[in-house]
Amino acid sequence: MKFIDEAKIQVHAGKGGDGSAAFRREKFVPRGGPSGGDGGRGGSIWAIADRNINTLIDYRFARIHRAEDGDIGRGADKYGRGGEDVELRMPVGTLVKDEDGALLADLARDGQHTLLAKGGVGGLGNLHFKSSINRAPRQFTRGEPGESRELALELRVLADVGLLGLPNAGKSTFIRAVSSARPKVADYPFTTLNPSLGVVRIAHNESFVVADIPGLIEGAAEGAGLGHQFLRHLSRTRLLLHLVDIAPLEDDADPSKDARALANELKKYDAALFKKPRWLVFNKADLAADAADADARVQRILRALRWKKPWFLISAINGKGCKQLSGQIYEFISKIDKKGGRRAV
Ligand SMILES: Nc1nc2c(ncn2[C@@H]2O[C@H](COP(=O)(O)OP(=O)(O)OP(=O)(O)O)[C@@H](O)[C@H]2O)c(=O)[nH]1
Ligand SMILES: [Mg+2]
Repeated sequence: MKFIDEAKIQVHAGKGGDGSAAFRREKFVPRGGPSGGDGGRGGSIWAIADRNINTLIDYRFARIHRAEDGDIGRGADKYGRGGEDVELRMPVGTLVKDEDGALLADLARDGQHTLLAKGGVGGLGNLHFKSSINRAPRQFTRGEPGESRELALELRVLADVGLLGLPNAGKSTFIRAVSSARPKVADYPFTTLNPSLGVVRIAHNESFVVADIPGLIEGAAEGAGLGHQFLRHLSRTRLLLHLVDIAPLEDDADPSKDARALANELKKYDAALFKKPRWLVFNKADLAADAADADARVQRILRALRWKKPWFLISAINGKGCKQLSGQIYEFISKIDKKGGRRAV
């Protein structure tokens, strides 16, 4: 999945209905006055941010969207019916730009409405043109055309949660365990070269997006490894998961030292990112001799880091602990939402 999802669409609002030039024709009323009603307004086209929609893919297939025209006015004072509006549901985070690239709307919040193309105003019926000197006006006006425009939709796919960790910590394996995303996994460093996303579904209408980024190593700020430019993809997340391999292969590996170094790289990149909520996720529990050994390894790292914040022990390769972790993540970000934060999906 790309980080930028795009689509080009055309929106055509409905034309307003023409006004009517009619006269009253009733028994015993020899010269009925004007009775032509107004035309109805044309339907407008709206964009609505919907957190249940994750991509713009539907808009790459259905490109042209039209709203209904307003009905014409009729005799006997009848006004034309307005055309139905069209609502285009788009993912939260969609940017709507015009042909020249100017930003028309940033659909940042679930439920946010934006007018994309306004329906034409209905024409006036001859009712409106009656005056003391003209009691039988034949004038009416035509409905106005609806707005038409070409729009570019752009979605910066927003991740709620970002994965951090040394190469080989098991970030991609974790995303495979909790989502249907299938990033490459291999036992050499820097397997992941490009960020990718996974949607984690907890239940119907309950999901969040996780970003898998390339591994980070000490000195990334100075360009070591793949550098740290990928951290920009985490700037709008609400939670960072810092994956730590509790059973690294190298004899001289020190997980707590590595974890501290990684936190340092975060700080060097951006103090705001460093301050984001970050949970430690100890991975590869299955490689410990037994549960007690796994626990001892975890406690050693926690003590060395003086870590007081949440931590989890999982085994991404067999999914152990992953479901429970996903549930806690969802609960955590839902709480932020209730305080007025934004959701990626
Ligand atoms: N035994 C065991 N192996 C794991 C576990 N999670 C990941 N691995 C293995 O660790 C290696 C690295 O896994 P990846 O998921 O590619 O690691 P990554 O953090 O995405 O690595 P980069 O993309 O290089 O940064 C692979 O050989 C995985 O099979 C686990 O829970 N247990
Ligand atoms: Mg990877």
